[in-house]
Amino acid sequence: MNVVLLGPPASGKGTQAKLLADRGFLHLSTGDMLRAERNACTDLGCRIATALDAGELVSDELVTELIRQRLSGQHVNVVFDGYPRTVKQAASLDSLLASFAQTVDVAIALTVDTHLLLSRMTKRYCEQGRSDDNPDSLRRRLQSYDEMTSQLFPYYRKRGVLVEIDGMPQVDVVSSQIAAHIGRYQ
Ligand code: B4P
Repeated sequence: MNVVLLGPPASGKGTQAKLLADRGFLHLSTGDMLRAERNACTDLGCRIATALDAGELVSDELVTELIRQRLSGQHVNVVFDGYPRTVKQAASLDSLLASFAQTVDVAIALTVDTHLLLSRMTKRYCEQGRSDDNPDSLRRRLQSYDEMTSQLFPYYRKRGVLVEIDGMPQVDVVSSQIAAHIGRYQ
């Protein structure tokens, strides 16, 4: 099955996707892929570093190509973490999956209040020094979520696959909620 994890920055997409990976899901995180390119100082990494550190979205074409390179019809369970982030990316994912006669089975949206997002990102900035967790980037990341990514709610709701889950409780509470929903589709 194909699971899309939606949610604002620091809502816990990566945290929950890793737990699904422990249960056998292929974990595809565009954020991790982009950071790996930047850290390896590849040509691509240099091109995307500015956008990444400023908290801006990188191009739809580029992230879709990263996903396309890693996706094959042989995967049974896949969790898409941080992709799609725009309606254009969602349409591209639909086309990619259709080429394997597959579809998005469930889109899980993690909802978290803004003040809690800010406190999680500030904590991560202090603990890990992630360059895009600085205050200016945070503002842009939250803004692009409101302007672009939130449009995916009606997109997936219309298809009857959107599930909203409270992302504010402890990690294990959130993961149990996700497991319960996914269990209904397996
Ligand atoms: P991402 O890597 O997706 O980063 P994120 O949105 O900050 O993280 P996430 O929601 O996964 O939070 P996490 O679990 O780590 O994107 C980074 C950047 O890459 C974007 O800004 C953009 O520039 C670019 N990008 C990525 N995908 C793109 C795309 N498709 N198109 C264009 N650009 C793209 O959790 C955060 C913190 O909270 C952690 O420290 C964690 O320990 C803590 N936490 C999580 N759940 C918790 C809980 N329940 N309780 C307490 N703490 C919790």
